[in-house]
Amino acid sequence: EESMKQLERGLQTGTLTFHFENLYRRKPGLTVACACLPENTDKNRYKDVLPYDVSRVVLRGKEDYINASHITVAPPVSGVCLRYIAAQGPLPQTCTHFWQSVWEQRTQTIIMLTTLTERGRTKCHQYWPHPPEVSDYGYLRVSCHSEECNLAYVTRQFTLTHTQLGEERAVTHLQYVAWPDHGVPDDPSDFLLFVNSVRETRTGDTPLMVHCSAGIGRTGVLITMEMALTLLESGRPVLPLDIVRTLRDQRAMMIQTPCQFRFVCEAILRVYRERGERSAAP
Ligand code: PTR
Ligand code: PTR
Repeated sequence: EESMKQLERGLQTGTLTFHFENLYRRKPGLTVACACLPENTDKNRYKDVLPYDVSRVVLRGKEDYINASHITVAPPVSGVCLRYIAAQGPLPQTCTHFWQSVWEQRTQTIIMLTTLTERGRTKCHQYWPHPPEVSDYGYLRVSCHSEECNLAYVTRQFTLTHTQLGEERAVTHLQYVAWPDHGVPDDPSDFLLFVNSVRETRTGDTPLMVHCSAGIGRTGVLITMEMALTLLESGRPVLPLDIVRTLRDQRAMMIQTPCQFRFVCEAILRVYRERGERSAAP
């Protein structure tokens, strides 16, 4: 595959990270007016990480703001689902909005890439009940009925009940716990196992909800990886720089550091080589 040769060369010569560092962090000309409205400022975890107006997730009702962005590939690639929502880690005052967006966007899988605290600082509010408890977030009732710990990640099963409609839906929660912000996962093999379970859990044509603390660094890495593997599997070229540009056109600053970008490029290459070895085996 030509794009994989290009990727390999770009990594060796360093041109790939050079181009990454020269990529714009924010798409010129896009506004973040809604995020800056006085009634919304305390709904942002970081005042420098705000969703663009054009791609923000709009909640139904009068209070329509949440710090979350739609990420889609246009034009759509037929036969595969490349729809994501990138969000910040919920704050105590935004948990209800978070669950509302899960319901309204028909999300079936939530990917969490942070722990609740890191180095003594709060990174995300615990927005779900401990099993077997049940909590209400506005009109949505969330129950957590199983929690299974792996070495690097935790899998939880939630049931969401819309108490006004009496409708129920199942949501799977996958939390990766070995990945500090501004960094890369502790172990690339664990990370690849995690991405595989994300891909297995993901069903249907609904957007994958991904969040970390700010919803840009680690979230950007995971979405890039998921998108790359989906493209690879469907035999399409994988151009990581183009993917990052596509992401940043919809949420600013996706993938934070050259190190994170390198990490994801190396992981893509590794998966590509392993696939090659498997198909070459007798
Ligand atoms: N905010 C700076 C950046 O964008 O890189 C640097 C920074 C890095 C700030 C780490 C704070 C950091 O630590 P913590 O996540 O614990 O607040
Ligand atoms: N101003 C914050 C800082 O740099 O510390 C914003 C920030 C925090 C940005 C965390 C990115 C962060 O990482 P992630 O998106 O992976 O949670």
